[in-house]
Order: sequence, then structure tokens, then C-alpha cells
Amino acid sequence: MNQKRILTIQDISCVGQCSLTVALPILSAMGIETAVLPSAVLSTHTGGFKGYTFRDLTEDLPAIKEHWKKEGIRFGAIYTGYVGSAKQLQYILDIYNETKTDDAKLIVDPVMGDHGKLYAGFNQDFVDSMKRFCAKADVILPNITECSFMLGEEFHVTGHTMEYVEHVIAGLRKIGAKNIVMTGVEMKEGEQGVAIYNAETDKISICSRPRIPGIYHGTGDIFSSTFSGAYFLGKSLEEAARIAVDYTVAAIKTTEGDTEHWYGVRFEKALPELIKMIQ
Ligand code: PXL
Repeated sequence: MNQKRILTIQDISCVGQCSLTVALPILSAMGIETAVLPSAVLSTHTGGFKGYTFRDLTEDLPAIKEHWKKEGIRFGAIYTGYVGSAKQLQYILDIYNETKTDDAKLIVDPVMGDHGKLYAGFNQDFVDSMKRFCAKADVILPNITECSFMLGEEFHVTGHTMEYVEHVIAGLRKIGAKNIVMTGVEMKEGEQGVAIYNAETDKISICSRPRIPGIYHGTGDIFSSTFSGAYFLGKSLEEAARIAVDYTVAAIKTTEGDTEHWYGVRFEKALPELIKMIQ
């Protein structure tokens, strides 16, 4: 039962091309055995649909963990995304500590908000719990909004100078983060990308591409799933981030200018490109 496998913990938004409906196909396409643990089940994501259902699965986690332990199931990495409650973060740490292989990695996308705002249902208490959770991770993948909330600072949409990036990374390290991949960084006009802090080399690098105008829902999850898969496959932090940037751009291009498809991107159409990128 102990082949290398990844466990991803995030919600199922039944419709909407985000979280588990993005992570599972991406990790599978990368050839990785992927186990899933839904943190909650929603009829749709919360970014633009009205009247969605929400079933929190927090209290299912301990029994699931106990069963896995009885079966001797182990995970080579856990990648977490949208989590339904602060209490779940402690349960997830228990799952990680009790089912990890010796060389396992905890990869955390602290999904809480975007475009300067927290998502519906999140508050500062959750942000504080997420900060403590990030301190346990090997890699964190926050966007600029999540960085701002975790540091208690004002959000800046653009004009992210190297000084600003260094300041945010120093702040995240102060709360205990190790390796950091910050998304949504705009250092030059017309470009967007990520800043990577490698804790081993103590170096920051930037990976950016020409910015595609518009707002594309679910692209953070596409980035984080691809990064987690590539990193799990043994790519360096910088290489995994580059592959994730390139696949996210390819996924956005499938939907560029298509205003009818407002709730996500057609990342499925770009999966063949991802398979080529990791070969
Ligand atoms: O894409 C992040 C995300 C994940 N899960 C749910 C969401 C969102 C963003 O809005 O609503 C349920």
C-alpha cells in the first residue's frame, strides 16, 4: 500500500472548475496517484453564483484518518487548498503527522481570498489560524491578497517592486513560512507572475509572463495543483513554479475573451500541453 501518492484536501465545488475538480485531473494527467479528501461540498464555488449549498465535512476527517491508519495508508505529500473551517486545519495536521512517509512534504495554498478581499465565509480568525498552519508547511502558495491579510497590511494590486516582494517574504518568514511561492506579482507593467523564495538557498527569483487582461476564476487552483504535482515529481521549487506559470497561462488562453464562460477556465483543453511540459 505504500507506493508514492499525493493527498489533496480541498472542497468539491460541484460546478465551477476550481478546487478538487481542477486538482484531481491535473495531478492525474501528470501521472501521479492522487487521493482526495473533500473539506466541504458546495453546489458551485462562491465566486459569482448565488444561493449555493455548503456542506462542511470537518467532523468526517478524524474517522477517515483512523481508517487510513488501520489500512496502513501513507502519503508522500499533502497539498491543501480551500478548507471549510479553522478546526479542520488541526485535523489536517493530525492527518499529515500520522500518515506521512519519512520524506513527505506539506504544500499549503492558504486559499482565503483574491483581488483584495476575503472569500465569502472567511474572517480574521480564520486568517490567524491559517498563519499558524502555514508555519508547519514545507511550501506555501499564497496570492498577494492572502499575503496582505496574513501580514495585516494594505493590498496593492500592481507596482510590486523588488523591495515590496522582499518585505512580504520577510513578513511571511517571520510567521514561520519556509519555502514561499507568491502569486499575482506584477513587477513590470503588462506582466504578471510569481516570486519564489527558496529557503535552502535563501534566494528570491521571479517568473513572469505577459499579462492576459481579465479576471479568470480558479486559476490559483490550477497554478497550485500544477506546482504541487511538478514538485512532487522531483522538480526544483523554481522549475515547478515555472511549469505551473506556463500551464496556467495555457489554461487561461483557452478561455481568453470568452465572457460567457465567466466562472472558470477550460483548463481541460490544455492538459495535453501540461503532459508535454513535464516530460
Ligand atoms: O478557487 C478558490 C475557491 C475554492 N473553493 C471555493 C471557492 C473558491 C473561490 O472562490 O469559492 C468554494
